Amino acid sequence: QINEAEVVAFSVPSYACQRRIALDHHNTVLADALSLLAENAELSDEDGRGVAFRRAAAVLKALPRQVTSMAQLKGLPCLGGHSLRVIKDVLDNGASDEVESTKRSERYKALKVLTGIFGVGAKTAARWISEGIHTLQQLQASGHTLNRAQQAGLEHYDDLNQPVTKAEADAIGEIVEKAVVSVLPGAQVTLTGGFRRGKLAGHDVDFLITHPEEGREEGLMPKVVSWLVKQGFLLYQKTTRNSYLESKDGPAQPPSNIDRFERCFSIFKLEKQATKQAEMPEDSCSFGAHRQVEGDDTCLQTDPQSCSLSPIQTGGLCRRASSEEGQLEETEPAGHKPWRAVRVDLVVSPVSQFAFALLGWTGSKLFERELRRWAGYEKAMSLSSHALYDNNQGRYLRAASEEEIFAHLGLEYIPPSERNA
Ligand code: 8DG
Ligand code: MN
Ligand code: MN
Repeated sequence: QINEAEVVAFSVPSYACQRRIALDHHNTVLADALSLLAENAELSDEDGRGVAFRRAAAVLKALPRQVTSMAQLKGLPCLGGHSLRVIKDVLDNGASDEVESTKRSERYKALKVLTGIFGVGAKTAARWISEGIHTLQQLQASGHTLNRAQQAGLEHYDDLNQPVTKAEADAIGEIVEKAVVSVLPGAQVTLTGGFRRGKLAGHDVDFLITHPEEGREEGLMPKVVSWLVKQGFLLYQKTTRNSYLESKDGPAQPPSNIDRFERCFSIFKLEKQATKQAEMPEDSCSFGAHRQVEGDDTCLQTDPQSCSLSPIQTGGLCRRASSEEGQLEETEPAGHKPWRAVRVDLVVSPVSQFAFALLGWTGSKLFERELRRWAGYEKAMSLSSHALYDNNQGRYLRAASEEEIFAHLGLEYIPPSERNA
């Protein structure tokens, strides 16, 4: 019997970018429950609700011990009434009804299946669902015209919904490195995204490319891409300018009439022997769950029956289901091909912006969002993956390292492995 008056409440700073959140933490069950509701909100195009649940989950991830009573949560930031109800449900009953019924709902399952297609977002999926399309088969039968990304996404559906391992990320890294130094000697490649934060699996692999001499990186992306195409490494690619959030509240792009192709969404063709016997992380379902979830990306399926794809969609194969029966078989539906498709993001940055790009592309997404919120609300600064602008001083603040950016922001430095908010 706990005497509530004696319970010591936890204390956590308000912004996720003020906290150290490692991949492992003490409240996975609670954080997973809230993350699922966040994911469902995002899939339903309710980003505000999504962020609220992400923030609540990130508070639980930062706690020094497992939560055992509601009294411990008193005074914690970011825990709204809805999140507290979910937490109470899990503490009282071992699970939350809302989470469990969401997982089982046809709408959630269909949203997962359809947004599991690369190039399909929440809005498109919702439109299809309103037309009665819930499965890949129904989509194909519907005769909808798919864009190039979606066609590639459908074609490589199973591969792209299987988590990328660190070994595969490293194998891709070697290819990217070779491409980059072939077209521009001296250029440098850095692994970013979840793998830089220490994750062992991810939904894609993210790289940042620069050259130590300012300006030498100009025009690099198209050259890298065409080298990769010639060598047969790309199944799909779309090269664009980086316009992420800059339009909203970030500093204006430097005026330029030459189009700067800074980023490339791609699908790599990775030969399987190029990877040192990559293993599936034990506790994960290979389908669906990983695409939309960020942060620690714990698989949302807690039991094989709840894998969101029907046997028809997966070709009858949920890895988790087979591993629970004791053996993890080679269950690739298209298992005979000697390669697999892997999503890869490439970004090119001038060296003067490198620290900002590195910070901006390392994530997690919530950590990034919180950094920008902190900058704006607490410091009257605008942070982007290009620059930091001080509104009070009316000037850009330079930085050659992530440490300097944290210092400008008046924040304690948080290393990548502790940005897993
Ligand atoms: P995962 O792939 O392992 O699932 O997780 P992740 O590596 O953390 O997620 P991600 O979706 O690959 O995103 C990596 C980081 O890149 C994340 O912090 C957000 C950031 N990011 C985008 N899109 C864009 C963009 O268009 N511009 C910039 N500057 N950053 C972006 O995802
Ligand atoms: Mn990533
Ligand atoms: Mn990415």
